[in-house]
Amino acid sequence: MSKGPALVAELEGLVGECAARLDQALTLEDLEAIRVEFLGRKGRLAGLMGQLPGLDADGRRDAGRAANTVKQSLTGLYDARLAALSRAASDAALAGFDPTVPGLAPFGGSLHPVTLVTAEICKAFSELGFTIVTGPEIETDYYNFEALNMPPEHPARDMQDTLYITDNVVLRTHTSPLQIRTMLAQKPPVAVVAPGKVYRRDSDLTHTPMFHQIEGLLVDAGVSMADLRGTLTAFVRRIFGPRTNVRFRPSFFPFTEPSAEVDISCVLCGGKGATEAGTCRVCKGTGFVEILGCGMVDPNVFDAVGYDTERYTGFAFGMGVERVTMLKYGIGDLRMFFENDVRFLSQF
Ligand code: 2NL
Repeated sequence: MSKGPALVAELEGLVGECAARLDQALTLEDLEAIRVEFLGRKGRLAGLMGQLPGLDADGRRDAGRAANTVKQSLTGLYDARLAALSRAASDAALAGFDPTVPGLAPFGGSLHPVTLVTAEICKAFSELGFTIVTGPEIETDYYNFEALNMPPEHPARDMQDTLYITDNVVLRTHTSPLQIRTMLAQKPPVAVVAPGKVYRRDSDLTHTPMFHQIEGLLVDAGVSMADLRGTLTAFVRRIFGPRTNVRFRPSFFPFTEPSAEVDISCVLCGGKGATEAGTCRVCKGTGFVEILGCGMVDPNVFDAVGYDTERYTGFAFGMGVERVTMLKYGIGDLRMFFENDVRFLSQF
């Protein structure tokens, strides 16, 4: 007696049963379990197909055909349910998400205020005819001190003030070595500005071990203190505005004689010494703020670089860029420049 028709019925029964189970599947895990149960290598379809060899020829043919049809039906049902569940999963993931809302613009970055002000100062001087020179931050004693009229016993050479690498090699304490290198390399006339990082053994509220300096040097026959005053007045009016005034006070530097400190009329109160709030907090009521140091180049410096002191005179000046930046933008705390807080840096 053929068992073919019974096997065909059993095979066809799988389709309805699998369809019902798939309807109840809610997750991709449920779906996978059903696939394994019905269509897996050891699943129910495979199990029934394993009975085919025991049938007679007619039974094998009928049941074999039925098995193929059932396999296609089961696969079709499975694929349809998989598509439906996948769509539901992605709809759920997107629920509450509005794809038409504009994106957030990425922060594009900005230049550090010290970088900006360095560039602005260099531009002002280059428009007056000065050339920009740069060079090493690690210098020998000769370029940093000796050639600048600071002999071995000079107090600024003290270990307390200078960062030494060896007895003879230092982190430059000013950018003056660049002007020494320039003078050794070329004859007058010379007009250069030297921006860069400088290092001093100093760290408190108003000093950092590294800061930025810009120095300037002009050498030619007949250069006078009047040229210095005119040049610096033009410069401060470019940076701080046309109504800015300058005041020279006598001072001392080893490499200039005579030397002066230069004040500008206060950037906050305009020189009045007071604001609506009372005594001006920037100039403390004096009407002026210090901006740079300067002087006529000491003949000893010219001797060191081989310039004829009978023929040539020159002026030089130096300023701290952090200080100029604080005055220009009203920044009250030096530490702001070194904290790298984007809320601060992105304002410039
Ligand atoms: C300051 C003052 C100054 C100089 C720098 C200089 C350079 C050479 C020759 C002579 Cl090669 N002088 N530089 C002169 C006077 C002042 O800097 O307060 N800097 C922050």
